[in-house]
Amino acid sequence: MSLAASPLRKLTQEELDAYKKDGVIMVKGLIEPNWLEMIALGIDEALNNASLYGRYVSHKVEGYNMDSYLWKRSDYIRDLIYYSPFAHWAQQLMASEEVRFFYDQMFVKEPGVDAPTPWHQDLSFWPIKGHQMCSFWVPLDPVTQDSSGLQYVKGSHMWSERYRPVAPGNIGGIDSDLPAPPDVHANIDNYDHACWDMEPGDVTIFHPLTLHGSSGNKNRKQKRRALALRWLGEDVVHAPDMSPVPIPYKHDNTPGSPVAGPLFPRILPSHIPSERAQRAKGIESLLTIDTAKTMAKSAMTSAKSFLRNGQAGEHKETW
Ligand SMILES: O=C(O)CCC(=O)C(=O)O
Repeated sequence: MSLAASPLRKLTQEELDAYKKDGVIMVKGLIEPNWLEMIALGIDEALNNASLYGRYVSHKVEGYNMDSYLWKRSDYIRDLIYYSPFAHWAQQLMASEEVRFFYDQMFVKEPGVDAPTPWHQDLSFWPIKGHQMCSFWVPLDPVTQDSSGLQYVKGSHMWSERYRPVAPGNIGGIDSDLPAPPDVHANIDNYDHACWDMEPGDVTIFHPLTLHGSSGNKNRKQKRRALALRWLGEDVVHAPDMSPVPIPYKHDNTPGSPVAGPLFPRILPSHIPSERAQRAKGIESLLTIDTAKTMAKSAMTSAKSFLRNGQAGEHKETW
C-alpha cells in the first residue's frame, strides 16, 4: 500500500487546466509546515555535508550551494518522499497510476549572492523520454523576482525547440549541438513571463520543458533556500541519447526500459519494500564513471572558455 499521506486538498480542475496550458502553476499555501520543516532540516544536513557532486557544482560561487539526491543521504528528505502528499499531486498532474520519485535538487543562495540560474529546460539535462514528468519547486524563504524567485516562460513546454543544457558554470552544456536557450530578459516583452511573490508553503509546479531561470539573490538580508522535487509516471523510459548529462548514480535501467529501481523508488500506487531497503546503502560509492568524466570534461570546457573570454562558460544572459 501507499505510505504517502493523503493531501489536505487535491489540485482543482482549474489548476490542472492551467498547468496543461501554461506548463507552470503557482499554488498558495499547499505545503504544510511539518513538511517544510523536514525540508529545512534536510537542506541543513546537505549544507553541512555536501556530496562530491554538490561540491563540484557549487564551487564556482561563494554562497551558492546546489546539491541533489539529498533523499539518499538525509532521512528527513527520504521520509518526505515516502510519506508526504507530493506523490498524490504528481499523480493528478501526470495522470499516471504509477508515480516514481526521480530526484531532488537543492538551490541555496545566501543574501546578496549574484548567482543567477540560467534560462533552461530541465529535460535537456535528463536522459529520459516520455510525457509524464513534473517538478515541484518549494521555497523555504519568502521570494520575489529580485530575491531569486523562479521565473518561467508560460506555454514554452509546447514549443518545438529544444535547447542545450546550460547550468551555472556551463556544466553539462558541452556535448550538445542544440542551440543555446534564448536570453529571455533581453527581450522580455516578447515572452509571456511569470514570476510570483511566494511565501513558505507556496509551491510552483512545472513541466520539464517549461523554460525557467532565476536571478541572483539581490536581497542582502534574506537567504533563499529551495528544494525541487521531480516525479515520473509510467510512460517514462531511460533514453541516454536524449541528453549529454548522465544519471549521476548507478542504476539498472537500460535504454528504452521504463525508469524504475531503487534509485527512482515507486511511491504510488504502493511502495516496493526491496527498493526501500536499498536506500540504506551509501551514495558516494554509487557515483558513476560517466558522471566523473562529464564533470572533468565540463571543467576543461569552462577553463578553456575562461582563458579565451575571461569568464567561465560561453553562455551569456541579461539578468
Ligand atoms: O532555484 C533555482 O534557481 C533553480 C531551480 C530550477 O532550475 C529547477 O528546479 O529546475
